Amino acid sequence: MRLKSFTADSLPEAMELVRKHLGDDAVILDTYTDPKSGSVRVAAAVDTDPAMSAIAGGDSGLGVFNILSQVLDFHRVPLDLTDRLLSAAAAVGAQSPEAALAGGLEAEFFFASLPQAATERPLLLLGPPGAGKTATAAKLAAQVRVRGGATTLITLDIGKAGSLAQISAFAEALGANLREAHDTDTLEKAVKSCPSGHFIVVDTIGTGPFDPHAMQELRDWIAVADAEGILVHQASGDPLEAAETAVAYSEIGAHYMIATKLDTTRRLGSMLNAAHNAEMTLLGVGTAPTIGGGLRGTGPEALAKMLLACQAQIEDEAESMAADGDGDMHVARMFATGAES
Ligand SMILES: Nc1nc2c(ncn2[C@@H]2O[C@H](COP(=O)(O)OP(=O)(O)O)[C@@H](O)[C@H]2O)c(=O)[nH]1
Ligand SMILES: [Mg+2]
Repeated sequence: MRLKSFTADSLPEAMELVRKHLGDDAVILDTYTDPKSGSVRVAAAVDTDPAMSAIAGGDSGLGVFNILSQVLDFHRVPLDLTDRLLSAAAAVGAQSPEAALAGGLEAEFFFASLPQAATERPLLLLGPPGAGKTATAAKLAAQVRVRGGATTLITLDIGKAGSLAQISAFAEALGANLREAHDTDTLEKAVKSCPSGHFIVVDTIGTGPFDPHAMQELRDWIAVADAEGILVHQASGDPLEAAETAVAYSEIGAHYMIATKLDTTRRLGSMLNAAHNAEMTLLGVGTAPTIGGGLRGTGPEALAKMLLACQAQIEDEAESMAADGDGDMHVARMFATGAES
């Protein structure tokens, strides 16, 4: 079963895309008209492998496909990634949206656990200004501290008013060592002089991802510290912009990502598109500004739950649109009855 969704300005145009890409045997599973833009999305499938009948194979299967399709649309997951996730979810053969989505996420993304103790290499946090790097450095150190580990925070962000005071306050509250560095030499010395067995986190100054000078500096810092680069990026924003940003950081050696401010973000397509395009491993998510408890690990199941949490809201929006007599009744019907259309 090959699943794909197609978007066009009108239903006939979308159907033409289906025919062109999947052929005349394609089965239409779902159609959706965006009430704001008026664009039409058609989900279609073609049976290339009869054994893979999972998601769209029966009534409950079609329901799962419809739900996932709506949920990914709500999160503004770009269409190419939506298609990949739906196909991967279909291949899992799960009958619940949560299990199917978790399976799709597991197939398409990389996940790793947050560190609980000293790591082999120091962690160096980088990303745009205000993304939450300093708060995340403190949160990571706190997770190790509560398990009895010794930690050292090294900051390269000492020029801006208040930035040294911010990290000093965190270090003091955590009982962590604090070192300052301002270039490659002082960073190398700071890392090398850390007591052995310490969990080391390097906090950096906010950089514009498209500033070649700043990016070269970051690349040098990662190299001299022999660090693991972790992109700290807010979860909200434009998915394409986030992907371009993440790719720029991955090119200088950041292979992990922590998405922040999920407590103030409803749509997670930006975070998904960033991690997927940059092939970054998702380490965790920031869920509060507080240092203790504001950082959570994430895996396919946890992420699937987070994504599916929007279902009640989709239902509310569909009901209010239906009550207004405005918008696509199909969405309202589907979620009000829980049945396939
Ligand atoms: N609500 C919320 N706020 C966060 C989160 N992470 C960081 N912040 C806040 O975002 C602001 C910028 O964080 P900061 O660590 O200074 O960003 P930096 O410039 O990247 O170092 C601060 O007010 C933080 O408390 C989060 O996960 N949720
Ligand atoms: Mg900072």
